[in-house]
Amino acid sequence: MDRLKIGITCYPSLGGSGVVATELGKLLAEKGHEVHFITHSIPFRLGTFQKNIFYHEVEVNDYYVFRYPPYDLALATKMAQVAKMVGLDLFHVHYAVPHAVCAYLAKQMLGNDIKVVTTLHGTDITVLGQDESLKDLIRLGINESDAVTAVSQDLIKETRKVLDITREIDLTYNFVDKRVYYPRDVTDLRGDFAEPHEKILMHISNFRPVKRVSDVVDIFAKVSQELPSRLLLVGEGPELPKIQAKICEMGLEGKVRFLGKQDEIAQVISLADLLLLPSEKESFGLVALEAMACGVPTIGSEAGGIPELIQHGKTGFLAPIGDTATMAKYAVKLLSDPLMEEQFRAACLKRSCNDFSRDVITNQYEDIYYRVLGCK
Ligand code: GMT
Repeated sequence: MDRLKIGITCYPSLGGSGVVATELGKLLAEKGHEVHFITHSIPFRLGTFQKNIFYHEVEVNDYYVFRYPPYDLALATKMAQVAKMVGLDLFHVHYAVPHAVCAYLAKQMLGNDIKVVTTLHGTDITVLGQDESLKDLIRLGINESDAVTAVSQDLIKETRKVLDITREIDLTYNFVDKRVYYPRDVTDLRGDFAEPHEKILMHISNFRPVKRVSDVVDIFAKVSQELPSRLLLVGEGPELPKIQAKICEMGLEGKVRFLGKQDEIAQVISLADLLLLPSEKESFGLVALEAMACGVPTIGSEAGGIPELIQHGKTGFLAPIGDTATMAKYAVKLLSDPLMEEQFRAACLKRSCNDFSRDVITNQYEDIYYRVLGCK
């Protein structure tokens, strides 16, 4: 029973949850498990052909009777088909809606004892969970899972509060792979973005309102009055045009660069002296962990799970949501003190290795799988 057959479903082209699901699948495959991704497209971090990893594409038939092509039903059917074909032991789905609900449907179709593990990533609870039209469905997906995990204590608390959930929820923090995330030597590249005496501040996100990118610009405007510095904005999303306009209005266009979407995140983050993450909501903040593993501290808001990741005064600083003045003050304090910068950098490397390593978290997930299968 040691070698498991695991079906993973996630949003393959979206943000942190897709990254975590894909990286976890790759690590499980490395450990000898057979991993089957069941998604609508190849997960963007999957990379090249790898032993023990399989991909099953969900196709939606667009029959004329359907006003909207029923993706969720197609996914549930595909999950059941794959489970039957290869003899899956369990589904591990990331996001309660629709994935946990699809897993429940697939289980009904199979009529067997396949297990379902659901990982909650945040917006399924903090945004969708607030929607009265979705609440009961999300609750069903969670309650019908054999195990439920969440990526922070705060998310567990929110899930209980928003959805009135009483069942056990395991805490499984996000993780980084040290073979990928480590301080890269970017000396040559850095010269393209800043003068040697200038500091580089960075923000990476999907530019959704919840990320408060406008606060990033306000923080940077204040910092750049005190210190020679540059701002690099990485990613794309709905707020981008508004942010571009704001930067022009504030006369900051000479100091800010937009890098668009980037794949080699470790390389990009290594350019930075400081990451800014002033989000309104953030169940974990994977990008701050990726920065930490590259030796880059973060100044973040006190939202959601960010305080569980960033240790105030050690690996970064925290301030209330929207308090850009305090965030700027901390940025100036840190970036104008070389000794403090060195201490923060060392603390970041240590914490990412000790508390959020791939081995620790992958083992936790494995233990959960064996537990639901009755092997431990
Ligand atoms: O950051 C986002 O908005 C994307 C979202 C996603 O769907 O991937 O991220 C969520 O899951 C990540 C992985 O667990 C967490 O690190 C992010 O904090 C969480 N985002 C929010 O809670 C807003």
